[in-house]
Amino acid sequence: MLNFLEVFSGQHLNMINSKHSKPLSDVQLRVKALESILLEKGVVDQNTLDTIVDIYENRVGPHLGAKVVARAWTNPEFKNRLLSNGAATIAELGMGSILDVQLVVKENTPTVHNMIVCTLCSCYPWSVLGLPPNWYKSFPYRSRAVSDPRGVLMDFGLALPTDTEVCVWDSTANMRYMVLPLRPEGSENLSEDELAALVTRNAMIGTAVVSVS
Ligand SMILES: [Co+2]
Repeated sequence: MLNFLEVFSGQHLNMINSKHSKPLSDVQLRVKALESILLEKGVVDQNTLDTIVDIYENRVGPHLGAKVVARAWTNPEFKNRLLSNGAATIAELGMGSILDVQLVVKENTPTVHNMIVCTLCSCYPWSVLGLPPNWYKSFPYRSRAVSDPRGVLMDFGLALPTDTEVCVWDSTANMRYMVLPLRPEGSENLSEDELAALVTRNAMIGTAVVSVS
């Protein structure tokens, strides 16, 4: 078992690096060190860690959030419950967080556009969107989403009408947000599955809108 000091002294760098062609980044090294010490102290076990990584890398992703959105578009009663109690309502669809966090769903309307950010770090609605994209974690997004949300949206190619109000929601460790996008025009005859296929990750972050392509 590696220990913290050995990792940082570099003695095991080649070993932990054997599967990689380039040196581990500073963050990767710190994660490795943290993982080693948690395993060694018996705080977590390897199977649990592997399960968590598998869930968030392979099983959970924006396809789950898209199902939630399509259900809300087609079932007003579900939508009302979703907007008043996000976490409990997505749990009805067999989704949910392994962490005890609140999930608040913000509905876009013809006059209000919502977008989410974590100004401090990278808090994100993992249970419905999976792992956050790198840009979401980047300093420019985290700072400009608040100071210049319309500029950020323009960078994503989204020009909203000037009279649309833009609301930015700052996530925390305990409170995560997801955007319920506007159902696009021309989607009236689509099935719930067909609607879900239109919904993108960025639309649920609020850096895109949904359209019928
Ligand atoms: Co955060």
